Amino acid sequence: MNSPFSHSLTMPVGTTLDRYIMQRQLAFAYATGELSQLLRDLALAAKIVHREVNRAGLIDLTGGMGLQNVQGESQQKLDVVADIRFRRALTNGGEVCALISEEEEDIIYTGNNQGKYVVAIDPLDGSSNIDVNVSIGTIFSIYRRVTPIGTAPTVEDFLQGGHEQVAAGYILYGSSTILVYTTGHSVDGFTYDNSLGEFILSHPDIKTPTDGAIYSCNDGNVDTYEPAIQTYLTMCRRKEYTARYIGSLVADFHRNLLKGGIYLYPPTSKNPDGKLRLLYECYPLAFLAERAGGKAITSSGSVLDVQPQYLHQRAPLYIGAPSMMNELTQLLRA
Ligand code: FDP
Repeated sequence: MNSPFSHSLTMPVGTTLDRYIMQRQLAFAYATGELSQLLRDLALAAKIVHREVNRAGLIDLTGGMGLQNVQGESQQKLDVVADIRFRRALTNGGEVCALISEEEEDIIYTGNNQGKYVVAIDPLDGSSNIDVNVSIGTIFSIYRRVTPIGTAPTVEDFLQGGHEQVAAGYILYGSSTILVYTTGHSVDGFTYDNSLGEFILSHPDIKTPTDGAIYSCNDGNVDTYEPAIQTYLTMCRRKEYTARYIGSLVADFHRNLLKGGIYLYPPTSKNPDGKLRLLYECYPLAFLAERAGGKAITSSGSVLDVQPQYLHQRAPLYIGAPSMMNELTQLLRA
């Protein structure tokens, strides 16, 4: 029957994140729904943080707290708000027994010792961009706990290594808000529709281009990079690649993932071990990059192969399109 309404009024809105998660769960015979619930809890907190980011300038949410986090970086008000929002959603959801956050030195116990999962999270990445309306993000990594269910989780649950991640993702609060995640199969992106209050599947099965022509690093640090990296960057300039650096890891990563590019945060004189945190920045993005056909390395080889030693460990990160990564790897090995 012909609809009496114009096509635009009756067009499908697309697949919501909730429905997608449910469909994926049904595809796995022994899935119990706990990971699905956990992903929904993260999405709920993401919606709230999206709201706060969008009205920050109106509700006294810009500026610093006057405090420093465990990394010795000054905490912004939105850092703290995002930390509380994600922590609360994961605690109330019941699936997570503990989490670690960039904003807290120690393990955060949720009190749900029956929970099967632990989460490592950077609640708001790119803090220096918060007050100037530049894109910022959230990065998360999910593990099945290794300590017995019913007992108190320990640091061992978080130091399993990158290959043990069961899911990883990020939320980019940019010109639109997008949630991208993988459970180890496809990498899928869901754009937030404000009017519906739903994340809608907009970027199914993301594959990064094999080749790329964008390079992203903090040019101000280049003189302190090791010679192989400097040679690589000289090569990028010679080939007239495009330099793009937002200074928010999630935003730089997302652009390069879609368009093809490489992101570099090498050791610098200020951060001799690299600046980015292994557990809640490097591992999750490496997991996503590899599942999307890209590569991620650190000074010693594959990021996912690094055996973590402590919770807030830092690591150099080179991540992006496979052909660009191969060129860089050759120079680092030479
Ligand atoms: P920020 O310090 O603003 O939180 O993870 C930290 C991070 O941002 C990344 O998001 C970003 O890519 C990088 O640091 C920027 O560091 P530089 O200012 O040293 O370039």
